Amino acid sequence: MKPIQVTRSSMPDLEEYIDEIKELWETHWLTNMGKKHKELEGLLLKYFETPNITLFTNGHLALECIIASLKLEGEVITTPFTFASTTHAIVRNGLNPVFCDINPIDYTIDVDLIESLITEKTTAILPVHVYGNICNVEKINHLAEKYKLKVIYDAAHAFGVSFNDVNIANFGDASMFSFHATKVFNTIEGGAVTYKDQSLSKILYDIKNFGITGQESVEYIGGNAKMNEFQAAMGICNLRHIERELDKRRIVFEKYEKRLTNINGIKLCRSQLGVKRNYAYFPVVFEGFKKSRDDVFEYLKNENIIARKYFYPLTNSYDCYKGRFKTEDTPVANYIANNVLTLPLYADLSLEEVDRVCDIILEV
Ligand code: T4K
Repeated sequence: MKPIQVTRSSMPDLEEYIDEIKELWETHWLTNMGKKHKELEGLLLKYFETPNITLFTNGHLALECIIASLKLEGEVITTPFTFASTTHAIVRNGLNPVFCDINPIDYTIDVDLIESLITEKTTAILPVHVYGNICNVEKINHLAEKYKLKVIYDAAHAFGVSFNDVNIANFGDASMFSFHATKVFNTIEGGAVTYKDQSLSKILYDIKNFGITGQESVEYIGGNAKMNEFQAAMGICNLRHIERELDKRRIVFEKYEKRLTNINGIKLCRSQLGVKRNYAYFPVVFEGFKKSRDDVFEYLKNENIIARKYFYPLTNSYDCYKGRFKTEDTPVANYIANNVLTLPLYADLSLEEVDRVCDIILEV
């Protein structure tokens, strides 16, 4: 049987991409904020219906750069139920992550616990719209105003999501999106930051280009995080088809829901009130199921179906942070990480393949 991976990159027709990159052979301008970069920036600004956007070579560096540009100090409240990137971006900026637990409904930050973690050293909250489920943006906004904290959302999974008809790019001080090959919208590798304060635009631009501010001046200790023209061209093509892609994902997602809802021991994420979803991931929590998550993972693997344990282990238990944090502080995150499996989901996954995955799970 053909292997089924957890996801598969969406790609435009080859001819469409070739057409898009053709002019690069005439201009020889391949990177450093070229024409395609500018065009994609404009298109995404419209798509997100947001005032400001800066593109990056990947989501992780986008996150590192927005944290750096806000000149934060001290402690940042975040969650450990996420990809390595979120925690690493905080630590690599010389800041201390303070881990808040997640809620057991949508696996985003438990907003009722945030206040108890705020100290005089806290300067920001960095929550994650995990799986494209959105955080309680209203409560977070209220806390941020009360304690004068910055809010940066890790929206790596949330492209195409909106809340009460407002694109998710417009909450908090800033949001980081990943355009990695595995994401709903991809630029091969890539990412962006959307933000409220227009004055951040210059520093973000400079910081992603070594801190160079003029031919003979370097004002910041920046790095290299520029999106190149081939990435931007891929984004221009993929953005043309995004509504169709989201629709195809929805059909796959709904098929999974139909097969796996109301099954003893299987817990699914419910849709959130007022939220337009992007069907980025299909997480299943095995809770009192006849087999454990790890068993189901192995059964699927034996049938050449590669589901993933996103996000196990928790970032606060990584070897590189040994002795620094305690997973006991985040028991719900610990529990979900030990019991969750994200099933294969992508636009071109056939409904027969979804049936195959579900049959195996239900018959284990
Ligand atoms: N914050 C959060 C919450 C994130 O989840 C991520 C990234 C970031 C920040 C950072 O954003 P980026 O810097 O990545 O833009 C993958 C992705 O590499 C990573 O982007 C993503 N999150 C994470 C959740 O998943 P892996 O190590 O699981 O990927 P990999 O190589 O095992 O690929 C998974 C499957 O995807 C493959 O089995 C097949 C398919 N695939 C993969 C690649 C690379 C394709 O179809 N095409 C491809 O080119 O991390």
